[in-house]
Amino acid sequence: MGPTSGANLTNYAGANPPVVVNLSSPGVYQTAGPVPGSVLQPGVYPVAYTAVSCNGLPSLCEFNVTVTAGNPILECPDDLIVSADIDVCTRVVNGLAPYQGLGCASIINYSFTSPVTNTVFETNSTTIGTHNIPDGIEFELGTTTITYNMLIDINGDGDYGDPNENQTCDFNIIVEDDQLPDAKCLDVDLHLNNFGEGTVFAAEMANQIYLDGGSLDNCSIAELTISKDNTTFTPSLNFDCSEKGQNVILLKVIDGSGNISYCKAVFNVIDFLDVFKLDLDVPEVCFEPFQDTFDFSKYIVIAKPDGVNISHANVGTLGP
Ligand SMILES: [Ca+2]
Ligand SMILES: [Ca+2]
Repeated sequence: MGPTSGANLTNYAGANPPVVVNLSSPGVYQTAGPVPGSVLQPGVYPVAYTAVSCNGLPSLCEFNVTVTAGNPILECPDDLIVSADIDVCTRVVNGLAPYQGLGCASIINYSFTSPVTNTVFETNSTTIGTHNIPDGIEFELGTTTITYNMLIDINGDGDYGDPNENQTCDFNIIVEDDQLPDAKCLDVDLHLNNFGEGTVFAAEMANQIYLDGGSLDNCSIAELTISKDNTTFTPSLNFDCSEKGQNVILLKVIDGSGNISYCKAVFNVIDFLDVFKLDLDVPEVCFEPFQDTFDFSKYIVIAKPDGVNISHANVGTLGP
């Protein structure tokens, strides 16, 4: 005949709710529990029907309706290997939802620690139907292990302590640096010392001649080396008088992931004395009879590159 006032219509999801009737004539009545057509959360719902015969004697039938979410399984995505985004050392990744486990009755949380800055990301939702997915996050270079946790009250007893009600799985996002470094070279001069020797360095070094002009990488630069022959690369190179003039030196830049770039530096090796000016200002001299030598040293003027004159007697103090 229909539901009586003891039945529960609050979860009825259809267009035309059943009409509540009074148990007043022979027939079958639903006297307790959610009516057919209800959408129910997981749980146990006692249902009762009462049959009234034509003699007016009721007969009661009771049973439980148990709603479960099935046998939900949490299944993580497969491991993912991606390149860092252009000019940065991170990668924004989307599409990381679990393959299985998203349902109206489940709660999904995630946690992970970023591999470079050790930042902890985690969610702790407790609202049924909430699914936290780490989409749109900048994942750092290296391997990030993401752990998903799924809570679901399968037997509807109000806790998550029963078998399969608290599941975890994890998967990895591996961000790689595939972008080459940007090698930048300086064109510089090297003044040999008064022993005819000089050293040039690959990387910037205080009070030294170096060739790196501010090379860049999206992640990190691991190594700077230089070479005269394009074969043997070292952090520094020595030069001597035999290499005076223009040299082309190759600078090799290696980033933290082993990507390599090169640039060429045009490099002048300058003799120690090239930067000094020598002037001989000799007065008119008359040799004595039988004299065959004359000391001109007191008439020589040596100017250092900074314009300071050096007397002959102090020549030995020049140089480093
Ligand atoms: Ca439970
Ligand atoms: Ca790189």
